[in-house]
Amino acid sequence: MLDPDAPRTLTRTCNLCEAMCGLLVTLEEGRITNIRGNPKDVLSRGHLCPKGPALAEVYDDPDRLRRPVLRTDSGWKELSWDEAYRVAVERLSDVRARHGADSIAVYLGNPGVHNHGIVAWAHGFMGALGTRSRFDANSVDANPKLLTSLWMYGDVTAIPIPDIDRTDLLVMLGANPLVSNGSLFSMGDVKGRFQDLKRRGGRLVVFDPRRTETAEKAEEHHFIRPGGDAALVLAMLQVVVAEGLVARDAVEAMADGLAEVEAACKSFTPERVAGATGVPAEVTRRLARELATTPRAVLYGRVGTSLNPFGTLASWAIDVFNVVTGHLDREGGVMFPNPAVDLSALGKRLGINGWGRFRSRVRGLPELSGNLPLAVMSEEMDTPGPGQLRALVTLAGNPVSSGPNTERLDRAMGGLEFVMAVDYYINETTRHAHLILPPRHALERSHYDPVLLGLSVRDVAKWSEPVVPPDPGGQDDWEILYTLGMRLGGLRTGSRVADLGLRALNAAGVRLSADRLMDLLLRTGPHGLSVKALRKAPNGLDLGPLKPRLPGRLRTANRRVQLAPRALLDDVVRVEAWLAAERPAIVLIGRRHLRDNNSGMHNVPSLAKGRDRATLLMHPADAARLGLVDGARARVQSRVGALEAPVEVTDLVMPGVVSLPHGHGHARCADTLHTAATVPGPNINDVTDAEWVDPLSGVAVLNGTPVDVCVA
Ligand SMILES: Nc1nc2c(c(=O)[nH]1)N[C@H]1C(S)=C(S)[C@@H](COP(=O)(O)OP(=O)(O)OC[C@H]3O[C@@H](n4cnc5c(=O)[nH]c(N)nc54)[C@H](O)[C@@H]3O)O[C@H]1N2
Ligand SMILES: Nc1nc2c(c(=O)[nH]1)N[C@H]1C(S)=C(S)[C@@H](COP(=O)(O)OP(=O)(O)OC[C@H]3O[C@@H](n4cnc5c(=O)[nH]c(N)nc54)[C@H](O)[C@@H]3O)O[C@H]1N2
Ligand code: SF4
Ligand SMILES: [Mo]
Repeated sequence: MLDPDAPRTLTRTCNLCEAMCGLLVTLEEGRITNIRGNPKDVLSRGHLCPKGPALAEVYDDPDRLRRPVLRTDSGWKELSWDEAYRVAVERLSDVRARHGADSIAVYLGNPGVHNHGIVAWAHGFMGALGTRSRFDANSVDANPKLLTSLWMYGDVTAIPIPDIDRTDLLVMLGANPLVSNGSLFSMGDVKGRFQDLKRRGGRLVVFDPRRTETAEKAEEHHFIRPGGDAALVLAMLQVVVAEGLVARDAVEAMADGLAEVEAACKSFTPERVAGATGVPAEVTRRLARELATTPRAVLYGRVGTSLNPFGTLASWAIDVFNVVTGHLDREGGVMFPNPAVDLSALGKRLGINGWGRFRSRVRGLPELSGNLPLAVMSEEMDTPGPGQLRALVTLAGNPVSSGPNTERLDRAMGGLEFVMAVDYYINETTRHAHLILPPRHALERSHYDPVLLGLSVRDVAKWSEPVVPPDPGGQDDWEILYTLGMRLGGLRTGSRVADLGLRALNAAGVRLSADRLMDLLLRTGPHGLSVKALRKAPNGLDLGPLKPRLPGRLRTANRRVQLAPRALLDDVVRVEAWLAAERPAIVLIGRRHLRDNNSGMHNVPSLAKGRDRATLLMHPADAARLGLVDGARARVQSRVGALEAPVEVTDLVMPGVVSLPHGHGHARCADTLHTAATVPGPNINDVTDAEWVDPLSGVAVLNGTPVDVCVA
């Protein structure tokens, strides 16, 4: 048992972002007095960002709920856990009995992927509910990458990761890891790894409509018009094909479909796409050549290329480019990790390798991995008819902040019969809840990253014990999901035998905790580890650099990479149309700040302080044309909504592009988020458009929204 009073320093992995930094947490008399980077951590090597230390402030936050609350006419009323479970099961069962299980939506938010309790039992809980109206953060994030992996490698979890530690050329589209700390590219210590790249003579090149913090450190930065990535990479492919630079031996050894790719990119010369993308033809041509002729080189794209009208096409073109230039599964190229928990087996068990097995009722958009796009959630709520959504459960998510056209979702949620949140803040979304079940804080529980350690630049495994004693009157996320699942008819994991076993155990008073499940997954994983073994390695276990894994890692029928999925080839015509289309005068894109984490960390005083970050970046030429000056308030109007923000005139953004961070707009929650409400700033998603999605992946186009800007 932990002695709460003895002063001590513990190691811990930060659960907030994909960097998974190792922290050293000092406690004195049971209170956290210091959090700093752990220099011995096998992944992050001492690096951390201001959010790591802020974990303690969330733990201490008086606004953080510790007990379930029920909304009543006279305000929020605290309930015992027993009562809360009873209300939850009664209300969910009632909606299910009257409208069917699919009338209950579940949204699984981003922190869920950083929480092994939610990874462990969210699917079992949703199975117990019996609903297929499932939504997750990937449809405002990584869906294009997941779909590309499903179609090219046969497995949504087979995501090739840049081998940053051994590459000589990293060309990056639409990512800003110096601030985001990397996505689908877990590396810890981003700054250190970029410095190492330079030290060994390597180069970083960034394409971004904004000269970002990462771009400032790069050898080259090129502006690209939002949405231009698919056209740009098709043009790079065209150069490689036309100039005979295809790595034919490598392609023949591992992949099918080269001829179709050659045909598909043929008309996309760098000169033809230059006008629309804003990238000079000579830059495209030179970088295509350099990438193809540098033995250790990587093309990488992330959120800017995903939350994009051509999200899947761009992700696919990037992956195809890495294959045809011989950089897939090669040291210094992109490689598949071999994590301690077998992600592929886990994904298979959860049934996530599928696309289009069913479609959304109103707009007919395809599911991916069993989830519908968040972009259709509000229309599924406010469009009457059979199958209409009547209830919502959110698990670690704030869709009214993070999804497109939040105003409509806000309104639609108000019309639901029952809303329940597993969350510890009353925010834009959970204020609509009838019932909130708050889990214990991360520092009160153990921590393991079963998903993100499978997306890391080295194979490492790290286990963290609770830092502070768990609140005896609290419940962990896994317990909440487990209890609800059992009471709603039994957890459903996809295996009948397993489900019967779980029910029998539960009846005998034994529950398979998230820790025990992780132990099982570690023991059956490729490295034969266990929680016990990891407890002996407080700085993490280094399992070595990435190693070639083909063809073994592929899950396609013939164990070969599929370069030319039909749906993607058919989608290339949309890029043709985009090249010829008239372009809006101004489009809006997003950005991240080091002290933000989507919508979730603004109630922390140390992160909320400082100057207003939610400014509208605008190029001087646009400002002059629109009569806006630095510091003036601008009104930004889109097809669906409007917002106001102070203008920051700067040539860091390209002409015709304005930028605003997401995750702001907490003024609606002044009574429950006392610090966040003082952070000024509108919610960018009041103007993003839920009607606008990448049709293949259903990802919302949150970058590149056409807007009119004027003096407010
Ligand atoms: N315009 C625009 N919008 C975007 C983006 C963008 O770039 N531009 N980015 C998108 C991306 S990439 C993502 S991932 C989404 C994220 O959007 P969401 O998935 O909605 O995630 P958050 O905004 O982080 O909200 C997290 C919620 O989880 C709660 N929470 C935190 N930790 C825990 C926990 O341990 N357990 C439980 N039960 N709850 C917890 C918090 O209180 C909060 O309510 O936003 C997307 N929205
Ligand atoms: N500090 C902080 N860190 C975070 C988060 C956070 O909110 N704050 N969120 C976490 C999450 S959930 C995620 S998914 C990751 C995301 O991590 P990243 O993928 O690095 O995401 P961003 O920092 O949003 O960088 C996206 C970049 O794309 C650019 N861009 C916009 N449109 C386009 C386009 O059409 N083409 C190109 N080429 N570029 C474009 C934007 O200007 C921006 O610089 O960050 C994670 N880390
Ligand atoms: S970069 Fe910051 S938020 Fe991300 S894991 Fe490290 S300390 Fe946590
Ligand atoms: Mo994300």
